[in-house]
Amino acid sequence: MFLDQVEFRVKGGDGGNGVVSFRREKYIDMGGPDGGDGGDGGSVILRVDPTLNTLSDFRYHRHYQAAKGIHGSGNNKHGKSGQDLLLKVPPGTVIYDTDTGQLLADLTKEGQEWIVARGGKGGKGNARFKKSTRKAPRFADQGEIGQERNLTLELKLLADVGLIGYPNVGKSTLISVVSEARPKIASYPFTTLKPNLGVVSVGDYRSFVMADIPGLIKGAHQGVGLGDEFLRHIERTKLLLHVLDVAGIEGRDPLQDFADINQELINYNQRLSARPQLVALNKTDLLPNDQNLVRATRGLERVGMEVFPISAVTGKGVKELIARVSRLLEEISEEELIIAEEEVVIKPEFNQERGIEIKRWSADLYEITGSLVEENIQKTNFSNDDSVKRLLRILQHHGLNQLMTEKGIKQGDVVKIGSLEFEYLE
Ligand SMILES: Nc1nc2c(ncn2[C@@H]2O[C@H](COP(=O)(O)OP(=O)(O)OP(=O)(O)O)[C@@H](O)[C@H]2O)c(=O)[nH]1
Ligand SMILES: [Mg+2]
Repeated sequence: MFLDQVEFRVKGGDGGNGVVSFRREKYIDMGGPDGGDGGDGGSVILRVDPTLNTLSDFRYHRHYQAAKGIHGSGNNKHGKSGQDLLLKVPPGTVIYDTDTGQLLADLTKEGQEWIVARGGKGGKGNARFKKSTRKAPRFADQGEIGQERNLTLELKLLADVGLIGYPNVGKSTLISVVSEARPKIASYPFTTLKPNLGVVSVGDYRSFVMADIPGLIKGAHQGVGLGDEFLRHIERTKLLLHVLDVAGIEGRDPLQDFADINQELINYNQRLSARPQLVALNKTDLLPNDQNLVRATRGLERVGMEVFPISAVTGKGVKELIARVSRLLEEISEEELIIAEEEVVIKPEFNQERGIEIKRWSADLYEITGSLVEENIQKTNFSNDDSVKRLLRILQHHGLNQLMTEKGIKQGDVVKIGSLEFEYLE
């Protein structure tokens, strides 16, 4: 209920191939190389559009592909690049690589973009390979294959109000009486194991979203209780509603609970602790007299808290509390929200280390792989000797020979690179 989630596949456009071509002119027997480059493939890009609030546009599409680059042609004509494919997502969209589970980005700001599948680079035409020692290169690069991956997008539904408080104080009971949410309620701690969301209607078509954030206890930021996992959910709330058991039925002191939970917020994130907070003193129906209530109210008011005595079970005081929450939400400026939005997690992902790796498949069968190899294999036309020689030259330049020696590859062993298999000769 907390999440809107979709999965789909994206692919960047393949780069266009470079071309092998030579100038032909009247009376000139053999002109110079004039093969143009292939165009780059387009990328698939996600961009934040604040007018969206669900991921439902993605529900019915399983595959998105950006345009390919056009192949180069003779007369030094370069192929056109493929267009990027721009997909709009609502703020609060978190992107994961489905296959590795890796968090790629957390998009929150208007206009923020993230490339989810890079287009392949166009291959160079043979005109680029001309040198004083090589007047007539008979090879060109092929375009790189566009990146392809499965994505999972998650949208965290934004809650306006986060319900916090020790286990068993009545958070779930409260959300169940003010909204349609029906979380489990029981008289033992840690009944609720995951945050629940409820929409609270306040008449006149107005409503706000409340989240029941369970599991907070002293030490939560160090992983005690359910840990701090759910604190992430309240980073985007505007207001915290702190529920205390004023009857202290488990012998706990509500003022101490209040202090402990706030200390956890500070430990987790200083800014979170500065979020506006109201206090609900719950279970007033169990109070034999006013003593606890007066003491707690005084203690809290002394630290500047606005306090509401309620009973989630009988409903006493709940209406007043909700009315106040609703009014306060309207007063909280948008600036407060921007604070929450600063927390953007973006992990660099495309700058993997370049490299060559040698895998041993059997006693005399090896494969040369690694990012540098993959990248250049894509550019290589294996049916063209010159193109293959160029590949080997590049790899040798990056220390292939030494690596092969280190790995103990010997005369007669079979070595694979891409679709090529050859016998190793020292
Ligand atoms: N008498 C009385 N009991 C209440 C009140 N509010 C909640 N309770 C009881 O307190 C117990 C715990 O309530 P929950 O709503 O499950 O508490 P919680 O804060 O969600 O607890 P966790 O999910 O374990 O964190 C239940 O037995 C409720 O019936 C109240 O206002 N008065
Ligand atoms: Mg609960």
